[in-house]
Amino acid sequence: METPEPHSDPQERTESLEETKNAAASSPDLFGSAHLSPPAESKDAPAADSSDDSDFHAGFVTIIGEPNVGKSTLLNSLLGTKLSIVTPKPQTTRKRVLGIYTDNRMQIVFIDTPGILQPRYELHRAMLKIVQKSLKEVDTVLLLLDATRRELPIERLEQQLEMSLDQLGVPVIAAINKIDLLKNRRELLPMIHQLSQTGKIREVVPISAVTGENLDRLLDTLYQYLPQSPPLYDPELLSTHPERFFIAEFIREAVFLSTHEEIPYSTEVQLVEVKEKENNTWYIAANIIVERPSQKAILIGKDGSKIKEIGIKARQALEFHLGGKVYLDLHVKVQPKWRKNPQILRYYGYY
Ligand SMILES: Nc1nc2c(ncn2[C@@H]2O[C@H](COP(=O)(O)OP(=O)(O)OP(=O)(O)O)[C@@H](O)[C@H]2O)c(=O)[nH]1
Ligand SMILES: [Mg+2]
Repeated sequence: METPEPHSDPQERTESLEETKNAAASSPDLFGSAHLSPPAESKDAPAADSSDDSDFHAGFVTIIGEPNVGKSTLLNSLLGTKLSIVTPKPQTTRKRVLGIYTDNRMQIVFIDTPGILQPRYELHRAMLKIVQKSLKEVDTVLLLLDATRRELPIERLEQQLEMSLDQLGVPVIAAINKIDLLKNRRELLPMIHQLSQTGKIREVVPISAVTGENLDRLLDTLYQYLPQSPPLYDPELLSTHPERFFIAEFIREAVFLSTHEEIPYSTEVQLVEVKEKENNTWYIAANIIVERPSQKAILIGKDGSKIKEIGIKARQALEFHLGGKVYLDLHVKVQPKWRKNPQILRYYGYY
């Protein structure tokens, strides 16, 4: 497993929100190109390279945020492998995705969640419940924000979650993502200031999940909020989901990438058969479920061109993930109003 190197001295890179705020007020150049934050005063964080077992920290961190802020990209980037599907479209993630990060001083069990939004139909309500459930019994919550969005979404998120962040009973760390898209890092200052005003956020770490910038500092920060504990899972393990979960997700990703407007949101992937044969070859049959015959026609495309395109994309992703040859058999089926039917949603694993 490829994991980012731990930073050599987390003390130097630890930064509390209050310190950021004060430093920001006194130093207008603080968020210039070189450093996003000043070294903080010494804190009682253990040394990064300690070989003492008692310095090992482990725990659960749930990643929450609005749709499309980069939660799944961050999970993949931290783990150094693609576990959670990513597309430019909002509402890509629909279920919790568990990913295990392990290095020589910590193990973080990350839970990637669906983006928090105002539910419009039963599938949205199920997605929101998945987020709410994922906030229980974790050690830290990582709130992911988008550096390019001007408005702080905290109040709206709290309304949708039907709970205040300070009622969670665990520390909330904010990471401001997509800083690679900013022309000037000083653009972060108002958001950091607003975050400090809420009194609900312990630390703020500006990051880029795509370039990897400052992810080492994010890990240093999370380390300090996790309990001393031996690893919770085998350090070699990346996830606890069965292979079938990832197979269905990679097919759904291909559908999301190849379709537009309401189509991706009206589709679900149902695996019919997954067979691992000799010589590391896989036979995978799946139904792509849509709500209406008109959507089925679009998904199949002229002379089957669309479903072929989806099949090629999905097969490539699956072959990379499974490390073998994949025979993929895709069919499109209509299941009217599946997104609105709790029984069907339960069948598809949303409850
Ligand atoms: N430039 C830039 N783009 C990013 C960054 N992180 C994520 N993205 C892009 O943002 C888009 C959404 O990323 P996702 O990881 O799917 O976002 P998400 O928060 O998981 O979205 P949902 O699952 O829909 O809630 C994709 O096009 C990513 O490539 C980043 O740090 N910089
Ligand atoms: Mg996602």
